[in-house]
Amino acid sequence: IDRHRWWKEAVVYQIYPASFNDTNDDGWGDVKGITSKLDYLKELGVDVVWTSPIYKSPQADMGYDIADYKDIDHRYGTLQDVDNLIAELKKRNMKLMMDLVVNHTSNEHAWFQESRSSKDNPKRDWYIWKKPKFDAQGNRQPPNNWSQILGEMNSAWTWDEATQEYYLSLFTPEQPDLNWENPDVRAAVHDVLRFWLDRGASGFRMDVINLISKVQSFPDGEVVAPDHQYQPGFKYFANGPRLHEYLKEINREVLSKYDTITVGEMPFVRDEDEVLKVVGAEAGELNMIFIFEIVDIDNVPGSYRMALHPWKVSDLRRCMNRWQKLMIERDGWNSLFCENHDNPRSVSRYCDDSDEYRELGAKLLALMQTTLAGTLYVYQGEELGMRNVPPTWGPEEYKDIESVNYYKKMMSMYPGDEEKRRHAMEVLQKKSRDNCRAPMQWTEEPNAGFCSSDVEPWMRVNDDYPTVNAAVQMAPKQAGGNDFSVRQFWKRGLENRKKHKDVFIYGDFELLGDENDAGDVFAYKRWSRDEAFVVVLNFSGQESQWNVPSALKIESWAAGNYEVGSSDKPLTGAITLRPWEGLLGVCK
Ligand code: TEU
Ligand code: CA
Repeated sequence: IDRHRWWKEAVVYQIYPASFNDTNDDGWGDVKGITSKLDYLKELGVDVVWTSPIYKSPQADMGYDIADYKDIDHRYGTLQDVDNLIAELKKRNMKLMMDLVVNHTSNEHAWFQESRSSKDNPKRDWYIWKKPKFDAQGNRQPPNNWSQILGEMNSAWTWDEATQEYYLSLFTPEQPDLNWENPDVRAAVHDVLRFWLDRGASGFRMDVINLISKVQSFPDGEVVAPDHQYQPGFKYFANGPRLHEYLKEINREVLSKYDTITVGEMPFVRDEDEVLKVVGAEAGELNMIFIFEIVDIDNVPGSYRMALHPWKVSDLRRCMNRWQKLMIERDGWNSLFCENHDNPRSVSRYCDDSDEYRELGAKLLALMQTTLAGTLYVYQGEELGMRNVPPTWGPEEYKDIESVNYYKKMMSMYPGDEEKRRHAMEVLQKKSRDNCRAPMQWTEEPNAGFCSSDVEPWMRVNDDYPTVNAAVQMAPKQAGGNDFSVRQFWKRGLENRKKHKDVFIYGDFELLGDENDAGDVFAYKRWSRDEAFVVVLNFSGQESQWNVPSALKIESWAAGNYEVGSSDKPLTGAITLRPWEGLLGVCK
């Protein structure tokens, strides 16, 4: 059997359009801004551009609240601009992946406007409406205890005064959940997919696609946060009873008729058999999904995300080992990523973003990602080793609805409590989604070249842009640049990945050492019929010892994230790894 597929080999680059590149001086990135950077992306080695939502939207959740699936938000441009983007991508042999957000719409979508207008409107049943419950005191209560995902301390149900019912809004009240039980809703979604595929888009990243089928009795979620009124109910809405039926239907009705790339976002679910039902070679559902294990590594298991939780290198080894095997041993497929628009920056999270270690850490992560199996997703700025926003920023710099909700709630729960305020600021700086949403750093000009110097960007630019930017990382050495910058390292890593794709994309994987041991080194072997490589990564700011397993025959150390000194490491016995050092070796 031939397991080769173009979408397995593709490098996908995620663009957060508001923060990528502004071309009309309003401080907000736009579609023309994406088009004008295609050569930059091509040069890096990108094949597919995924843009977070650019559709018409009131932007309550930065476009993940769509008011019209067939129009572009005026802030981003026009349909004509998108047609032009697709044409320019085609010229460069690149493709466009759209973000499909169909678990919910905006409350300003015409469908919802109709649905909420009266109980007997034909679209009433397009959303999930329920009667209130009443407690012993006769007070009105939502139909169950589910908490809102982006306002974790609030109810997932929103009261509608006009029709005296609640509607389900898992993310925010501005994002009512569609009722997928209704076949008209599903047909309308299929129509949206066809609209974009016929226009020249090549596929979709499907937002929270595993939440579309809910357990229809809507039971209460287990109490995991006893000091709060509302609880995460994902057991009853993640991978619900009809999910696979709906995905197979999308495939049959639409996707099977085009040559597409599809990736489903699948939070809350880790069960391998459940995952394989979606991404197994014969599943007939989606090409791959985003598994959250790696980005949940510092979350309190099963609980609220806006909290701090220590993680260990063994967690990373276990998680990588598990999903690598799923692809290779069980013929599934998966995505590979460390960053997206919902997470802090990877160098700040998994390594050390101090001036001393930032570049090494970012290269360590690049070495890891370019040598593991899975379709690789690079998030804008990750290729520069961009870091989290600084701890000196006040709460007013955070723009994301989740950050804003969190901070407000903490301040109202603990008024005047300086300790809690400091804790809330630390959580924001370490975990906020805003960390990845600060404008892209192109140059050392004011506003980092994201927008012109005389306009105010929609979100503050990270203060480190004079030293962390694309221009300085791409300039030749003679012009004050650095041949060994994070950007150059990523580019070479991507080239190497493609050159040896039978190893790095399709090859076998073996974890070296015990996934549960206490060490800080993550080491693995990758091989095909013809070639073999070893990758050794020191996830620590200390020196670490690593013993070459006796069965491993290393021929040479071919590359590393330190500019000098990797090629003279010993080939057998004990190796000393410097802080955050990563090595790529060729095996016999
Ligand atoms: O995110 C879904 C999701 O469950 C998480 O990534 C979520 O954002 C995170 O746990 C909150 O801390 C998707 C989008 O990627 C996100 O930007 C949207 O806000 C969300 O869906 C709603 O559409
Ligand atoms: Ca603009």
